[in-house]
Amino acid sequence: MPDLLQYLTDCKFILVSNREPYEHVKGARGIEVRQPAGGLVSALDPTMRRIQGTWVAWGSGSADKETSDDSGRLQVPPGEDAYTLRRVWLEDSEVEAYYHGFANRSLWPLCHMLIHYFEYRTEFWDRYRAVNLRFAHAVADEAERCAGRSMAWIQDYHFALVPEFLRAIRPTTFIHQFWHIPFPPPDILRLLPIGSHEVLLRGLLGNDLVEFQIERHVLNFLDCVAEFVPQAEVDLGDQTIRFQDRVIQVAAFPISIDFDKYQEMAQSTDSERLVQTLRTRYAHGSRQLGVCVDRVDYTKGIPERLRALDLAWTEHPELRGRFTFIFVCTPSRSNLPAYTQLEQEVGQTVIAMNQRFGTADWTPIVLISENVDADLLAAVYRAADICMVSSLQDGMNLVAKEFVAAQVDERGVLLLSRFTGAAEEIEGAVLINPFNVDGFVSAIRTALDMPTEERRRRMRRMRRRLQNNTIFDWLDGILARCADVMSAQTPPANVRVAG
Ligand code: ADQ
Repeated sequence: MPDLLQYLTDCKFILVSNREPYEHVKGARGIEVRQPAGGLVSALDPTMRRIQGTWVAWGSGSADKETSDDSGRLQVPPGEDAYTLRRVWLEDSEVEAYYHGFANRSLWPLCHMLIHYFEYRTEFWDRYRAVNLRFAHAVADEAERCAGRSMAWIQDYHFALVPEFLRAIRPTTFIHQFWHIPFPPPDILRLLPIGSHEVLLRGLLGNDLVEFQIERHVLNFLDCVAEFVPQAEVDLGDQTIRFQDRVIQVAAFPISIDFDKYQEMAQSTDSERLVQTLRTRYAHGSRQLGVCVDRVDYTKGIPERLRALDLAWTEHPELRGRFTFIFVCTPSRSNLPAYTQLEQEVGQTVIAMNQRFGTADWTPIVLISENVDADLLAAVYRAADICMVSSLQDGMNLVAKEFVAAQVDERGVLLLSRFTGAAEEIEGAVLINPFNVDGFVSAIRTALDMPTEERRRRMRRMRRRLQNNTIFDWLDGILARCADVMSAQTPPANVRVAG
């Protein structure tokens, strides 16, 4: 892990995210603490321990109030007391309208350009603004508790308005934000009711630095600001925006994974045993094993993938029995109708396809509809000959990177949607357009027939790239850029620039 403290001398670091890193829940044996699964928490938690910052997040656990003080604060990890978690309380109706509503039913489909899923209610927007203001006050309160300058790092699309609110309350705080999902072009953003797209963009312009996954999202954001914020001057060359006597920087920082950790998990003794079992069961003789791992989400292209497999087995009967696919598809956002419908569709389609194509000794698709621990996932990735990522749009897609890190035997081929951030960053995958079913089928054939030497060559190339671009490099890159921007600002910030 790089020494991130070098960028933060005397500067209090405040991280803001919707999900909290530790959640207290009432269990059968009293209060239990849970750490939500997910790459971001597992990468940022060690960083926060080291930096001893403050993490501001929604207190979502049933026992969260009992385990925090009157301001919602507590020391975490439990027993280690390395940093402060500041919980923000939300009513159920606020969670419904701000989180399930505006964030997940309005912004999520809009940013992924899947506009037939886009829904808007005035109530969603009103609550989103109110909750963003409450978070801004919580962050300002944390910033006020320290003598020196503070830096707030806001995560994602749940908080587009926090930067502007926070700047109004506490102008000396350095504010930056990472937007994990795509950013749409103006023609899509304008589907928000008149006025609210400008308010959303002005919210983001409260940042000193706005970070996206890839260059294309940066350009879309700059285009939207140029079109909808009349007072803003956009410089496409420098990727800066002059607004209200400030300069806002916009840049791409592709997120990544803890490569070494994935590789180690894939090489453990337990993992080797599981790889053996999986290959004996599903990849004996010339039969190959495929894998895909996603949350069940309409952005991930799961029906499109099933359609391609269906077509492959229908039009090319010689492909039946040549490979088995493990689908690890965990239900998510199950309280939204679009997601429950998709879960049912996926389950029913898999059953129908297995009945149609399966034989006594061959199950075409093995569906696993639950959360799988990362070390087990690493073994499944390692065992596979093919990994399919077929997102219709995806900010980055970490599954593609996890597969590459776990491929220590270099036998696997990555079939990767060209609409993922990952496809624009790594070379060596077989690119697919999930909307083009015939092209998808021929990519599956290409992967199945790819000679061992070419598989190795492609996989090595991707592994080299990711080994040198881990989540820690991502963090280091962002904080180094912040230190640069801060030191160029007047009055000079009390931050020492590395080197
Ligand atoms: P997601 O849309 O959640 O993330 P992704 O980047 O693929 O998509 O990350 C999913 C994570 O969840 C991976 O670490 C994966 O291993 C894990 N996961 C998925 N299904 C699982 C299962 N069944 N069991 C256990 N783990 C599972 C958003 C954006 C992405 C962006 C990330 C990070 O939509 O584009 O890459 O944030 O910025």
